[in-house]
Amino acid sequence: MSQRGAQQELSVDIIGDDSVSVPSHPIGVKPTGNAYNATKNLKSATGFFVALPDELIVQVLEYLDGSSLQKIGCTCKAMYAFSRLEDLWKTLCIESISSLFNWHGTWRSTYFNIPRHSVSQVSCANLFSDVLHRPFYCAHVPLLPYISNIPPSNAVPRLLDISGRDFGESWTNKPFILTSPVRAWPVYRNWSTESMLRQYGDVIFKAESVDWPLKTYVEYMNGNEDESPLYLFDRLFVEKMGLDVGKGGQYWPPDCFGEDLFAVLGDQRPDSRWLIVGPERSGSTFHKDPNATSAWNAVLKGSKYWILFPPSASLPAPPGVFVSDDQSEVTSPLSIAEWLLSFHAEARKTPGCREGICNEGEVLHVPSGWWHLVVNLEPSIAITQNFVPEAHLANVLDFLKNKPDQVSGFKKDIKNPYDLFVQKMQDVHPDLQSKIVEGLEVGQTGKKRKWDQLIDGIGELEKSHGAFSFGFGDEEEHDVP
Ligand SMILES: O=C(O)CCC(=O)C(=O)O
Ligand SMILES: [Fe+2]
Repeated sequence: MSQRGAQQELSVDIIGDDSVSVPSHPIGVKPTGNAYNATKNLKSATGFFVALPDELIVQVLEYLDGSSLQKIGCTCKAMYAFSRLEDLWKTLCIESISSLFNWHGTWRSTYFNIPRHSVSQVSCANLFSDVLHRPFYCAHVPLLPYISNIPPSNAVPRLLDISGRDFGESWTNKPFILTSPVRAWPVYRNWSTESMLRQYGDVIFKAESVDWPLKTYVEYMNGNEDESPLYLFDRLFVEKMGLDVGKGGQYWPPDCFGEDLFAVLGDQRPDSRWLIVGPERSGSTFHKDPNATSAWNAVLKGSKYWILFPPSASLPAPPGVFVSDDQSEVTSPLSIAEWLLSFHAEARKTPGCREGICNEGEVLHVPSGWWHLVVNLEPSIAITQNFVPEAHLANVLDFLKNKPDQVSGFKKDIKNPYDLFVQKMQDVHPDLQSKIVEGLEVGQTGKKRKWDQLIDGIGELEKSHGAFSFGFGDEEEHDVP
């Protein structure tokens, strides 16, 4: 790591005709590797702290309040550099500042409510620390090398449009980009951050752990240098913005995706739609979508780079991502940039890898069970919706039944989402249930095993109720988050 740090400091990334390099650290901190050639090291003046690894020093500083952190930064140049770590101030800001504040370009300036340009900068040129340098490097590393030269075999297919029938027959297990369908949406024609600010500037939206008025988020979005910028991801946007969803309204799902079977749940369905707003470099780290649903993601402004991997027994997770046996715990590098730097090259060569850029007005389909990482290449506005196509009904039932601790997005008072879904499906779509049972009994191997697990209890219920039933009334009740 330290060797690589030294190389990064010295190298210049050449991209196409442009020469793009990561700027120098604002107070001159260099990667750890540079210490090997140095005659002086500021860390030696930190007394007791000199023996501690940099990670541990940061952990100690995490216990301090703002005033103590500022004071310890006055003890020597090295502690000054440590005390400037933006992540420390981000935590303090999020803990202590109400939604009414002015964004001043850095978390530290925002904490003290002072303009960024009036903050003094002391040079710490002889301090060598990956812990301090790396977040800055990751926040500025050019993305272009990672998103260009997509190998043709990895490219997500781009389709002008497809019919519902084509989707059902050929595309439910494949990512694809629809290049035309949202151009008629009023939200596509009318929305920009400026127009949204005029109409919804005071509306509070959720951006990870904060709830801010849109005007505050846009100020932050337009002027931050975070390695992992806060991402506006709001599941109640339709209600908050008073939107009409559906044909004739402000937006509607592209036709090809057909009926969403979770619609049988009415207002008891789990969270299913989100407004997503974020600056360049914001995005989503590797995950699978909730409850084995599929999704579409429509870009209204900006563009997004997607990298996806299919569900696979031989590759339980993409390179650099580690999952527990039941897939309930996912561990991966904390930031998108860190993953790109460390694992993108290997991922690109991994069988099954798919990559694509979804531009303004386009929609990307994420099939049920696929891993995906997404990074915004420009400031972006998107709407995403999760759905259950007929082809993935068995996967969703399997998930609700066999992974109850991982089921998410249902209201707290719904104790058994599986029972509820099965019951509603039986009411609205009895035809579909028998079709699936038949299909699975004919037996595509993997699925048959899955289905066998799923209907394990049905025989007993048939006996006790004397009729076919999908109900599992004697199931344990679960608290769903
Ligand atoms: O636009 C993005 O960041 C991707 C969103 C996503 O993956 C999701 O909503 O599940
Ligand atoms: Fe997702």
